[in-house]
Amino acid sequence: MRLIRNWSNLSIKWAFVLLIMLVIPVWYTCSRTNSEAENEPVYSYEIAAVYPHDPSAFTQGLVYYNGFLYEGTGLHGASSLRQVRLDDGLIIKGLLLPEQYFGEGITIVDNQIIQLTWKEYTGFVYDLDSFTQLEQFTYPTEGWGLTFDGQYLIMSDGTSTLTFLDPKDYSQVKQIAVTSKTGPIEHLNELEYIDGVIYANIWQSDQVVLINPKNGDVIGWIDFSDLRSHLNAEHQIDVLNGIAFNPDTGQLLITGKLWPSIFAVEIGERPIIIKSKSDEPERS
Ligand SMILES: [Ca+2]
Repeated sequence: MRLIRNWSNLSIKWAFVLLIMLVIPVWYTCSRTNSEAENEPVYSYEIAAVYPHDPSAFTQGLVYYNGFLYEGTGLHGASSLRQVRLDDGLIIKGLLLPEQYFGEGITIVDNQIIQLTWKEYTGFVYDLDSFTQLEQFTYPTEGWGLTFDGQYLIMSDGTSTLTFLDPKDYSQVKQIAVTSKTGPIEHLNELEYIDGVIYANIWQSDQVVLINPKNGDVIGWIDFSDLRSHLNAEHQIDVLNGIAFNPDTGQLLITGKLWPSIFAVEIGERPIIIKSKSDEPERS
């Protein structure tokens, strides 16, 4: 009996040691995964200036270029393209889209403005100076946000996919799936390419996601929900939508649909991705 009991005690001790050996790595793996998920950096920001914004502008595209703001707005019958003076919000020049088009993202390439439409699968190309329409093109998805990386147009369509287009003929060059450590990021909307990083605001949230254009990996976040407390809106506003970049100040310009203000914000230690020749996508 004594021998058997000793054996039994020994077995319990070894079972305990084995259990610890098994549990510790599992616990470590879990805790490491959790901490990695939390490790996508959240960038802080400071408001540097607040500018007036047309509170009737249903903002869908925002670009800052050569000292002026360019804005595309949406809604059927109210969609427009505007050149705006940042300091006082004065609309210097503008055009209305035909009623059947719902305007979406805009960007500027070689002195031309390109504007997407939502479910009309049509992009318009205008002369930057005169706003004369030069041509139009089609694409197979919904049109949401648009930006330019210096080589390709990058467009969002409301999903987690970003599509790169050749600005010469608007043909598709490649697509990337935007993915964080917690999974795909859906509802990518207005875009801005800044120093090798794609900034995208996410529809119906105040979050901006920072994306590596090489592979779609999320490399950071900015939470702009605090901007709402500075809005002093006298009527109902809609979602945050609108990211532009002023290269002269290094500040981002952030607004939303029907927001009465545009915020110039400085991001703490903004990430930079250097683009190399080997990053260029091969055409399929
Ligand atoms: Ca933009």
